[in-house]
Amino acid sequence: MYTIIGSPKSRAFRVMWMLEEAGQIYDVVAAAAGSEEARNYNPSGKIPALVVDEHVIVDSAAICQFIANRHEVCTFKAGTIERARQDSWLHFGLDELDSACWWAAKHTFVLPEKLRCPEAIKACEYDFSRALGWLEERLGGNDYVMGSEFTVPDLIIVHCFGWGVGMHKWTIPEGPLTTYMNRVRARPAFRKAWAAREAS
Ligand SMILES: N[C@@H](CCC(=O)N[C@@H](CS)C(=O)NCC(=O)O)C(=O)O
Repeated sequence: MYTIIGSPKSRAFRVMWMLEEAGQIYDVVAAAAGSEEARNYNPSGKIPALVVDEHVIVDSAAICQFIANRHEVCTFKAGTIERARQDSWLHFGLDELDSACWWAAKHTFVLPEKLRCPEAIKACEYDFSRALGWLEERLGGNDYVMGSEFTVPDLIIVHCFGWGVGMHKWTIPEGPLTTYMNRVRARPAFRKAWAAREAS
C-alpha cells in the first residue's frame, strides 16, 4: 500500500499515474506545497512524497523510477545500455522541460513578488520550445522515447507538456509531438489517474 503526499494538481500527479501503470492501489493525502502537513514528510515542504512501508521518498522522478523498478514496469533493467539511454531521457525531461516549466512558475507565483521577472518567463518559453525541437528530432518515427516501450521518461515528458500548456499557455506544435502526446495520454493508467485528479 502506498500513500502519496501532495495535491493531485501538482507533480504528485506523476506518482498517481505511475502507480496506475504499476496496477497498485494508493491513498492520496492532498497536502499543499509548503504546508505544515507537507513539511511533516519533507523539511522543504516540497511535494510529492511517497510513504511506503513507513519510509518516505521524495522527488517525483525518483519516486516514479522506484515504483517502476519495484514492479518491473515502464523501465529497462539497471546496468543495461537501454537503461542508460532511458535515464538520459529522464534527465532530458527534467533538465529541459521540467526546469523551464518550474522556473516560469517561480517567476509567475512562487518567488516573492519583488524577485519575479517577466523576462525570465520568456526565456523559459524559449528553452521549452527549443527542447521540443530536439525531442521531435530524436523521437523520429518512434512511439515512445525508448522506441516501442513506454518508460518513465515518457511519463515525465508528457506531464511537462500538460504543465507548459495548462499553466503557461505554451504550445506544442501540431504534428509528431502532439501525436506522441495523444498516444501517451490514451494510456488507461493516465486516464484513470486524470479522472482521480479531476475528481479531487
Ligand atoms: N524535483 C521535485 C520538485 C518538487 C517541487 O518543487 N514541488 C512543488 C509543487 S509541484 C513544490 O512543492 N513547490 C513548493 C516550493 O518550492 O516551495 C519533484 O519533482 O518532486
